[in-house]
Amino acid sequence: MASGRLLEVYLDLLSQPCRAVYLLLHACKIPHTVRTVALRKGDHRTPEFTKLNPMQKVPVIVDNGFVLTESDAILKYLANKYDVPDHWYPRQPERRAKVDEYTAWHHSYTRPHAARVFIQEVLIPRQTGSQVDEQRVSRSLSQLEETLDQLETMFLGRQPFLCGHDITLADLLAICELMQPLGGGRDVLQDRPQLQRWRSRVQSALGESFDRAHAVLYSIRERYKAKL
Ligand SMILES: N[C@@H](CCC(=O)N[C@@H](CS)C(=O)NCC(=O)O)C(=O)O
Repeated sequence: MASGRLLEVYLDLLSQPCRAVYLLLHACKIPHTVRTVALRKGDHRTPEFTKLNPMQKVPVIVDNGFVLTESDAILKYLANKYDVPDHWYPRQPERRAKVDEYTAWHHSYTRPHAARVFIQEVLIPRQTGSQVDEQRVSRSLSQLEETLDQLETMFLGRQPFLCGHDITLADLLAICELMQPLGGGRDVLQDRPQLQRWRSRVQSALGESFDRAHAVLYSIRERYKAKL
């Protein structure tokens, strides 16, 4: 690893892509400084942050002056730049291509479909004071079910992790999205033993940092439960 580097990571742990980046940094012990961008306070709309990312979204990294947005690009950059164990983003072309295959698919399926459930059950009611729109949630849940079917058949299959026998960046992006609806007390893997076993494997591979990354989400879940 290059010495004397300063890697700054702009994140909010309530954000799924931010947690994926956080988990890789911790799993690989990559030295970094966290700059918290509190989305609920609008920190991402300040002029300083907008200069870094005109899209006003987290995560963003600044690695010795090099600015990068998009969790997918950030995770791959970190894996390439820092000497991380090969299994995260294998150098062997076919194995790497399988990770790229998932990450390309992820942004049109797992991410929007799981995030929508959280947005409708937690964010919108919190921001507007309105009731949960059960019909919309039910439509989002059926779309998510199709995505979960595909996750099981196209990716997980009989292997322990999404892209093979070891954990990769793909598992990080996926797990963080599939945890998000827990904020509203909903375990989207409840009736999916195959994906539950995968979740447990990912969790044990990551150790304590898994729960640390999800602490904010767990506290939202507790507040949600208390209101019931
Ligand atoms: N494709 C981006 C998505 C980033 C993103 O949507 N971040 C959200 C938090 S999960 C955000 O910053 N939202 C603030 C906003 O849109 O106002 C990535 O994977 O990094």
